[in-house]
Amino acid sequence: MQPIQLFDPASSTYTYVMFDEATREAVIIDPVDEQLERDLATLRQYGLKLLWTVETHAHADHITSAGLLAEHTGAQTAAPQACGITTAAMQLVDGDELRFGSEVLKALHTPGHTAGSMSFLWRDHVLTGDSLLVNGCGRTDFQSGSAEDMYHSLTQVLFKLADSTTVWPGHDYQGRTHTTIGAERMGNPRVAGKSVDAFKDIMAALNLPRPRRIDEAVPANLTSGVRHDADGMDAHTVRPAPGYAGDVSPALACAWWQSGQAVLVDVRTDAEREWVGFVPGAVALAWKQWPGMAMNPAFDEEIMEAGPKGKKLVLLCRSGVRSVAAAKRATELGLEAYNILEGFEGDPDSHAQRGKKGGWRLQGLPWRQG
Ligand SMILES: N[C@@H](CCC(=O)N[C@@H](CS)C(=O)NCC(=O)O)C(=O)O
Ligand SMILES: [Fe+2]
Repeated sequence: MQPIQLFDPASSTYTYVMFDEATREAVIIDPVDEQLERDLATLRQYGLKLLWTVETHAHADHITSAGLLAEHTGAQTAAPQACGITTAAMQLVDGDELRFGSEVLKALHTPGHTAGSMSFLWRDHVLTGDSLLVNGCGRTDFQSGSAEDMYHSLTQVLFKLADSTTVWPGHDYQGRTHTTIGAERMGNPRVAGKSVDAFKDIMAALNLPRPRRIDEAVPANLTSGVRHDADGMDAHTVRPAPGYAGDVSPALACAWWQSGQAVLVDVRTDAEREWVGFVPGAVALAWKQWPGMAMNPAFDEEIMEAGPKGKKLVLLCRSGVRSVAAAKRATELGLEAYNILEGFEGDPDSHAQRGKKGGWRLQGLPWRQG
């Protein structure tokens, strides 16, 4: 019996399903969010009950569907403890075993691609994630990668398995599907017969481009692919609010804005933008309101120009107070106005973080220092 191997062409990711023939209990390894429907169909086709979703690491090139699969199927999420995937129900350490029917999946800590990376042993198969690849190995130049750890994981953990063990990689960029421990131990061009120093030199010389989706994928994967704010709100849901169309996450606002459905208006003052940072391309329209003062007529005029009918208006400020006031006013003027939750400094733990040079930035939105 072999794992069922599924392929996501956009990221060249392999996803694996294994199951117990008698009970039909199953595990899935490294599921990809864009392939949710395919994976649910596979489970239905084989009549499986998914018990576990399992990550080999926090991926940099695609977003996991673990959280969504758990919601759809009632499965539990499992991930390597050292990956910091805080939402995973089971935090795996080396040697842990996941059971499905009478089958056992055993976790092997194989750091190198990331510090937490794991491989999983099932019968005479090993699913190696981005540790061992066919004729290669995962890169070690980002996240918490280490060529030295990779060398140790390959030579001292994976190559100690029986030569006949079938290796199922997390990716292949050339259409190869599997290999064996023996073939890799004897012929892997990066590591077979190489010293640790030679291996480190090879890894240092790879010069691979940064994964295209790394900035979006890693934070999403740290929460099993489902983004929540402090109140547990899904990042892709509108939260209804009195007096305007609702509150949205920066990620949702950005998605609407970039697809042309929404106009993004920054209601902070010029001085704040200078000081804290810009969102390039946002309409700058300061919301000025002093206690007891009536609405600012210039704002009315400009917001009507900025927010043409038929488009959503998403409003951004520093802490989320002025953007709510401005959203209410825009609603009175007949616009479909949303507030971006929290703003730049509202709740640093949920959406905002310090940019490299010290200003604040919002996850999901482009940003430039003032
Ligand atoms: N071009 C891909 C990047 C692929 C990539 O860097 N993959 C990682 C795994 S997450 C790797 O280790 N690749 C090894 C290799 O390309 O040799 C993207 O933009 O997503
Ligand atoms: Fe990876």
